[in-house]
Amino acid sequence: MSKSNCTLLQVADVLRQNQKFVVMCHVRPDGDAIGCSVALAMSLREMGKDVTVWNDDGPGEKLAFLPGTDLVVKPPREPQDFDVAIAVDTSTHPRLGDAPAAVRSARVWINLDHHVSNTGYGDLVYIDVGAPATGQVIYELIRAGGMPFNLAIAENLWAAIATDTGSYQYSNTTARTFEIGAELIRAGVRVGKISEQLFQTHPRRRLELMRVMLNGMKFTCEARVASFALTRAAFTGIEGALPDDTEGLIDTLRSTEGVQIAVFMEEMEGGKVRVSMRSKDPRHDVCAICAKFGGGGHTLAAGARVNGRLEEVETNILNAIADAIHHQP
Ligand SMILES: [Mn+2]
Repeated sequence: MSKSNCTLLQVADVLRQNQKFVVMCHVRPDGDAIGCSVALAMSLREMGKDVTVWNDDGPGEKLAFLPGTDLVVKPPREPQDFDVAIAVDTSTHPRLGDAPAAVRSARVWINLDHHVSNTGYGDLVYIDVGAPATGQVIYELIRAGGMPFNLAIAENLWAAIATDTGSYQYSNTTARTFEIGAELIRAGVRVGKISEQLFQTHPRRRLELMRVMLNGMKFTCEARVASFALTRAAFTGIEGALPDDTEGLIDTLRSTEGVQIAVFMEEMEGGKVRVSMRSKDPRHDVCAICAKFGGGGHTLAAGARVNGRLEEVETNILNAIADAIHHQP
């Protein structure tokens, strides 16, 4: 399935023919978003291009170990001129945060992604919904376009692909994903070392958050749904807790035997609730459920930001999930 209006070769031609680039990705970036942004920026820099990488939230403490993440800076107040602006791993334009407003001009906007919910914004759009990670799309772009490739780029692409496939474990992982993984290892990626940094090291405060979640989790719909709603008070009660620390906690809910849908809700500042949803069964399309609340994502992993009080949003979300589960044939 393709939502693209161009080929990767056409994208590579535009990259070759221009000089000044800005790369951007979604707010609260994950390993795929940062890995892609940095890998693409490093390859372009190797080609002698001027490349800027913008993100409202930066790479975060967790991904800062990746080479080149110091390239990722907040968009400036004063807009700048570019030849080409590139969005990676971002399904909707507003998810790019403040970055687009800091682009005064760009002749071409390129949208590279793998989200089925991508709205197709931009001039050159390449969306491979069969790719488990945008990292896979960037790898194919670099190879198809004969662009520079080295160990630092490979490490960023490994982080990108490993993040979105749960270390090559999720059902979206394909034979091609493993072929690319093999190429990244041949380029020098040390799997044990990078996995340890990506997945097996957490600050203690994250385990404290996990404790709060395990104490407060709920099971509904005959225990087919596992959910947790994190209050602002519980979050700020954990010393030094950062927004990134809740990332991945949902996987523990999802791992419960018999659970088909897992939901993690967190109360944000300013009367919003951040909702993450995971499904273990393609018949339960969490992207469709999240879309009812203005969100999106993938069939098995989606999210939304919903206005309202936490308890109210929790009730509405759980009702929508119950509807989806009970109306499924
Ligand atoms: Mn992704």
